[in-house]
Amino acid sequence: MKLDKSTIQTLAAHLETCELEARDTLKITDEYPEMDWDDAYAIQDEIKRRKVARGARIVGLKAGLTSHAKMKQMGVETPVFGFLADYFAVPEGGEAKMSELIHPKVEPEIAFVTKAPLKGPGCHIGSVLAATDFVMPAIEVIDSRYRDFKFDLKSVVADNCSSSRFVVGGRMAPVDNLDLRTLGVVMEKNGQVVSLGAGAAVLGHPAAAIAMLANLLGERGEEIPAGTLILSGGITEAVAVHAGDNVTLRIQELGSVNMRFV
Ligand code: 0L1
Ligand code: MG
Repeated sequence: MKLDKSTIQTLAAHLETCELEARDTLKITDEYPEMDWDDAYAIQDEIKRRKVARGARIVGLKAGLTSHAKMKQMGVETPVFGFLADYFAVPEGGEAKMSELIHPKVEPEIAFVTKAPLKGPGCHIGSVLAATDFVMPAIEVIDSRYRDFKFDLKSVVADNCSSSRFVVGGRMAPVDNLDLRTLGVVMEKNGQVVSLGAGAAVLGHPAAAIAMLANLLGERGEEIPAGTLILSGGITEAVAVHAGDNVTLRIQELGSVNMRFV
């Protein structure tokens, strides 16, 4: 690690305040170019610690940059991960308030809920499917705290991978008879189709993103416990939303999920 504890605490407080006050900032590597990956995740961990200390509950995990298109766009080979806090959850058909957000974008995702722990190294698609209780359609709202989404990957990791809000559909589908690679995905904004894709856009198979997450956590001596909700990553590029927008995601065999921005 290149940053000392007090710098990590200061940067975590700064980024979390930007999130809570819905204001943007310049990427933190401008001031701390020496920051390394351990520093970036230590800042994210400190943001999580601050939330838990204030009474928030951590309700899940997210994998980010898991589509080849997005990884290529960002010039990276490894996905990243973040956490989901209780107040990020929007009820199905519910509203996200633009006054609490900076410049949100929506991503169509497949959410997994585990029924057994997953611990890397060595997790693969098979171990993930065996440990999956059910999957659901999910819309992730990303809202980078960095001005105009101008960042590098370490700054993004420190900022909890732009995590902001999410909604999951109410129908739980077991994975036994589903081929998650070939499920068609259609996202609509105000009744117009804005993105189309298939599950395979996420690392060839969305369960591969969960395996990669378990393996990354395993390197830190952590596991994905049973009963964890995990967003497996955007199937298409993120789409910007504004007040008044109504977003519906339909995933073949999994049903639909909807949310509005007010
Ligand atoms: O959910 C994700 O794919 C992570 C996004 C982080 C980068 C961004 O804000 O676009
Ligand atoms: Mg995402």
